[in-house]
Amino acid sequence: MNGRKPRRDSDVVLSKFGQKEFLFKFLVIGDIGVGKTALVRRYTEGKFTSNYKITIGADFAIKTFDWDPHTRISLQLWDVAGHERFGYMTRGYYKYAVAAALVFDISRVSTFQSIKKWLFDLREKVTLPDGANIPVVLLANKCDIPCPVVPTEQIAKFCKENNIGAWFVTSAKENTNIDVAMRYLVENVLKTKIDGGVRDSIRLRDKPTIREETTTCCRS
Ligand SMILES: Nc1nc2c(ncn2[C@@H]2O[C@H](COP(=O)(O)OP(=O)(O)OP(=O)(O)O)[C@@H](O)[C@H]2O)c(=O)[nH]1
Ligand SMILES: [Mg+2]
Repeated sequence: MNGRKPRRDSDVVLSKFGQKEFLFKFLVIGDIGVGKTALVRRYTEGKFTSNYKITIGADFAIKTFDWDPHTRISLQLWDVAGHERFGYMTRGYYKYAVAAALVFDISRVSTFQSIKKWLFDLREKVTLPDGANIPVVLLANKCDIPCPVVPTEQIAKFCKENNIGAWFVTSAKENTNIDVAMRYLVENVLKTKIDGGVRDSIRLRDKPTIREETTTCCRS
């Protein structure tokens, strides 16, 4: 991943050439070895490796793309270590996050059982400024492995019971559904912005003299 320093302002609107730019901090969380780093790497760099290298603490990567002709999105993806020895650090990593992908390994049932713990930890530590939960998507990763051990009915039931808006089977190896899952989160984050305005955003301008713009809507 890149060596750039993370920006603390997780949600920035830039006005440049009439285009609005949002910087969103997304979390990628879940048990050890479920494929968080592989998903982030696949999404941001288009690469996959089967070598396992444990994440220490947290890492992050950025992907920038045009959402529509008027809106540019920079996603800062925080890849948080799954090892429990780093668990006490999550509050710091979660700060300013506006959405999260919860990941489990569809071939290891224990990682699905842990999702509840990750979800509760997240919801306890992160809320939107109005107290609402941040949008969450559940990723059943490694769907390229034959014979998944977690039945889809169970995943769907869990999401319904725990108010998780969507879930996807994904594969970092085969690049399955990662883009669509991220788009789901972006769409939901933008929706909260449209509903609530961008009152909590920090506005920057490319030149200090540019007049202030109305930023209540980000898609047209
Ligand atoms: N077959 C398959 N293997 C995968 C997939 N995603 C990740 N892996 C492999 O699973 C292992 C663990 O992946 P990581 O991305 O390092 O896991 P992690 O969740 O970041 O683990 P921690 O950093 O320890 O929390 C690696 O050997 C990956 O190559 C996938 O979609 N399919
Ligand atoms: Mg990792």
